[in-house]
Amino acid sequence: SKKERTLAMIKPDAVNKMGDILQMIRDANLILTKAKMTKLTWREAADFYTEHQTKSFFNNLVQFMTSGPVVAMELMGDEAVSVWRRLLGPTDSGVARKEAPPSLRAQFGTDGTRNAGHGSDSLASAARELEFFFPSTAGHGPANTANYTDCA
Ligand code: YYY
Ligand code: MG
Repeated sequence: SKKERTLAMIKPDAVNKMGDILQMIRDANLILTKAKMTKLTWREAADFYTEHQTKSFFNNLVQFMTSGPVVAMELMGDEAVSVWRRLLGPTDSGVARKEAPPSLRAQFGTDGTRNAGHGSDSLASAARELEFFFPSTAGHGPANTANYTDCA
């Protein structure tokens, strides 16, 4: 199995469940290597979800994503991309509640839009989405020199 990094996000409806979600991350043997709480602007949320800009649900999605703060996290571990997607469960929280074991979206989401969390769907998406929240070329603030290779 190969070590991967993925971008996980706690959406506005589940930020107050961060403790439970961190426990799920620990139990899945994923390591939290970066975290940032931020309130996305409309433009930022639309840019993050640009692949969905022509979809009928796009405006509702961006409205929800800008309705409160989110917590973006870099998770590291064996097959982190698929492991985190499995913890999230199906996109629609209503569908997620029909499945076992209880996923993050089953426990903390409401419906097909208010669904508690996001996870990159591929290594390519992870690279783009990690750069979105944790830019490697940031001109301001402390340089990101953290190295987690010894953590696991
Ligand atoms: O990757 P994932 O989040 O599971 O689903 P996507 O198909 O990429 O959709 C992104 C996001 O859009 C989803 O988490 C909720 C929202 N959405 C929606 O509001 N209505 C839909 N019918 C489909 C998706
Ligand atoms: Mg997606």
